[in-house]
Amino acid sequence: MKVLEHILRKLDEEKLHMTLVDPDKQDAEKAGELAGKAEELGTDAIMVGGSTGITQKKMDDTILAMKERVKIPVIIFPTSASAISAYADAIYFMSLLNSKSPVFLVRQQMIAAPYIKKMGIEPIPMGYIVIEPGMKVGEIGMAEPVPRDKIDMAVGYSLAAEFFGMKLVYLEAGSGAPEPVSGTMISAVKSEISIPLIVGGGIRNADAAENAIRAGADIVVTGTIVEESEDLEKSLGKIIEAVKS
Ligand code: 1GP
Repeated sequence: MKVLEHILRKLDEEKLHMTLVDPDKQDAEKAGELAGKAEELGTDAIMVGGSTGITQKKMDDTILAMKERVKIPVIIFPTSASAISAYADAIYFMSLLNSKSPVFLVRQQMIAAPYIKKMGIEPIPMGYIVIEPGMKVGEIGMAEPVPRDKIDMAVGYSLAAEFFGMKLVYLEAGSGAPEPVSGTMISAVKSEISIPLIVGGGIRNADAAENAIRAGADIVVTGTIVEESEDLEKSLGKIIEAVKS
């Protein structure tokens, strides 16, 4: 079964959690261990990506180490066309909808598309919207981050993603954001779109994950907490429990 189909079928039954691992933050062996532990704790997929320092080799080694340990899908969460690994199960084929630069809207995608086809990786079309503060990805992606109180703007971008035919919408506050996307924004977007809504950035505990789910997120992504936590059962485990409860 294809990865998108698998995600959509699972969403019919429950909310999902995805674990983001940055290949630049640890060696491949450790990344593989993290993915294995996250799977044990009930995460539904591993996303692999980061804003800086990603090479083809790091991507390949990290994904290979993960694939040795986990059965859940391993999905590339790309920053550019330069580090796409043939070993992944799928790639979020995403456009940063509120970037000021065509590079992140469609040019990197133009460069990557033929490679993705040749490698036979499943592309999952996704609208990616950076919300304030946006953090590093906002800077690198030359985003005009949606202000936290401009709810209509977030709704407009999300609906535009759906009308373009994208299969998922991702509201991103940025990795390590001091505050996650607000519940008000999540519920406004959710009530207008009919494709699944992913929310990430700054979700560090079970309460924040529960808030996002209650507001209407279908998929919650956490990254920083996985890299920083010394007790994944207490941190990530509780977050996944909150998503699933
Ligand atoms: C970043 O949304 C993800 O792209 C995860 O953010 O690292 O803050 O969990 P955190």
